Amino acid sequence: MPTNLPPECAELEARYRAAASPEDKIDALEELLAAIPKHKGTDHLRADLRSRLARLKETAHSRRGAGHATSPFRIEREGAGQVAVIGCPNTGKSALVAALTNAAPEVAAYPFTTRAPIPGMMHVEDVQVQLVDTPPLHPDHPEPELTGLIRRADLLLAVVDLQDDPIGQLQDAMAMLADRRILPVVERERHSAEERLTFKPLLVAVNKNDDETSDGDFRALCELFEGECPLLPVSARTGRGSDRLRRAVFDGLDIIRVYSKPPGKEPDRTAPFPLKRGSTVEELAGKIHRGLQHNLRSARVWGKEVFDGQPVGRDYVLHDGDIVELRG
Ligand SMILES: Nc1nc2c(ncn2[C@@H]2O[C@H](COP(=O)(O)OP(=O)(O)OP(=O)(O)O)[C@@H](O)[C@H]2O)c(=O)[nH]1
Ligand SMILES: [Mg+2]
Repeated sequence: MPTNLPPECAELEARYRAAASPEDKIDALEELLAAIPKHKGTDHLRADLRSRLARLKETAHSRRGAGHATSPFRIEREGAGQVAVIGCPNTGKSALVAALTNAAPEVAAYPFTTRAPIPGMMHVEDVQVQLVDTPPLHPDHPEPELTGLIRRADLLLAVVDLQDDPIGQLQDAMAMLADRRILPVVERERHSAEERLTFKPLLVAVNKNDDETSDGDFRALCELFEGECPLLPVSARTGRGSDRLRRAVFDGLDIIRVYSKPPGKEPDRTAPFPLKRGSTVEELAGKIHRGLQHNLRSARVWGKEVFDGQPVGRDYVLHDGDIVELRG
């Protein structure tokens, strides 16, 4: 490893080397790749790590085919991003996932109903986002597997119950995350890289705001609340606030949508490729087909800051709404 990398890279590399299963190695490599700054000096290293990652994914895939058990806490990412729906018991996490997605997790009036995570797909704008219902956070059950799931998610959606001390619930949930060395991304500036923390974007859904009668409670909560994350009033039961929540999740994922166009044809406007903001032409090619990433010969873009059909290189950073023609 080059020596001029951020300090957390050494720690992530050590975790990668120590990992026993391909799945754990994949997690560590993905985090390592995300931590390495993108510039000419790291091109080689990143390419090497990416091909190692691809080989590991193939190994993990064939192991699964051969009947190796994988943990229910390892949920394959689908769609534009993976959102972990987390929080204290009985706040309505499962009810919210059931209301917003095609999944049907069990909802019940007693705590600790959910024992294993359940994913579902939520439609927003013209993409699908994966919401993952999770078992409740509890101080007596640190659940390393739940911690792993939360670390791997792209965005955290913490759910609190407006009718049951929401500020206390949020403080408890944040304290339990902090015990697991996971903090909201807004706190990044206050910490140094040596602290080996994981930072995640966070939204808070204030659930059970069923009708106008509880709007006053929500306003009072906002006045008392001293945190920095957005509070979103919702009701899993009546659907109030769900459009705003969907939109906030979409914005929180910080993605762009790019439309691919086969040479000489019109782009498919109904099926965008969702990519992390800052993604390049090369990363789009990898999403379409791994072979295309290697064999990419040329690319042209219709969109912002270019003339129509402008030829661009592999490193060109794409914008939301761009149309891209790739030739392999
Ligand atoms: N009034 C009202 N009740 C709700 C709402 N959402 C969930 N509930 C009720 O709250 C209770 C708990 O809901 P769940 O979805 O099982 O809560 P959970 O957070 O998944 O609970 P655990 O899996 O135990 O952590 C159930 O009785 C739900 O019917 C809501 O928007 N309004
Ligand atoms: Mg539940």
